[in-house]
Amino acid sequence: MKQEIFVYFIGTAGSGKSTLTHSFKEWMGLRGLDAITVNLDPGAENLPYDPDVDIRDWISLKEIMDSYGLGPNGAQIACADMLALNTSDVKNSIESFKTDYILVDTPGQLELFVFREAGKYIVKFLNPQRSIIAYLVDHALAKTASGFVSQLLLSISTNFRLGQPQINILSKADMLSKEEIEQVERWGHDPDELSNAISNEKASVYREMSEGLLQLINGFDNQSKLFPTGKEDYLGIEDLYTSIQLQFEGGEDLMKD
Ligand SMILES: Nc1nc2c(ncn2[C@@H]2O[C@H](COP(=O)(O)OP(=O)(O)O)[C@@H](O)[C@H]2O)c(=O)[nH]1
Ligand SMILES: [Mg+2]
Repeated sequence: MKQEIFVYFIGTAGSGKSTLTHSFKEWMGLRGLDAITVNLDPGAENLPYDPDVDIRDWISLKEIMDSYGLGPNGAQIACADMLALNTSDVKNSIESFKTDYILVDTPGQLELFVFREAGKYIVKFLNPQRSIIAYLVDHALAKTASGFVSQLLLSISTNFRLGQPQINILSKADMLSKEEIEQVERWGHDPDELSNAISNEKASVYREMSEGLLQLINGFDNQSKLFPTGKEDYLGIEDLYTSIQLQFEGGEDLMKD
């Protein structure tokens, strides 16, 4: 049996995690590839897919709000911490599928999964060797140079926290023009162009800070390369899949079996 791969979709609220989890699963299904979806968001209301494994079977945001008299934000935090208590159940449920790809949709707010201990614990507990983070940069937040840099810093922070291989994605790229996508791609591989764009945007008092941050970003290989994806026509999903395969199988394609 092949070894499974865990793909975690992580990004700021509304960046398109649930939608990409759905499109990726559909795309795999169309190619006869085996995958399951796992929802780790206890507060998810309208998921675009029907999860194979669903944390809401064990934790309910509504129940936590009612039982502890918490508002939505407090309950979200309590639920995020409680995720760790259900990891064995989640793992057993995932294992019962005996599948190749496990597509994990994470809570709406990135900080609930990335910055609290439970997220890190879950990734390690489920499979520390064969996990990859698909980090979604929302198209709307990457259109300006300073937005782009801020998103990359959040991505680096996620990488630092979770310590797993990571692929950065420019999500909802179907909402951007060809020129806008090319602009983001150029910022990703031409540090001088990014630096000039930042200087045009930020007041000169930020010059030193900008230089320091750009130096930091440029110090990470591949951190600034973004894969454009979008829900129309499975835009970019094949490239994303190939990149994940390369990470784990040295390029061997499951489709060739
Ligand atoms: N045009 C377009 N809209 C998208 C795409 N992905 C997500 N959306 C929309 O963005 C909103 C948030 O998406 P969702 O997947 O729920 O984000 P999440 O909070 O990160 O899980 C929804 O209204 C989606 O329909 C995409 O690739 N293209
Ligand atoms: Mg979601």
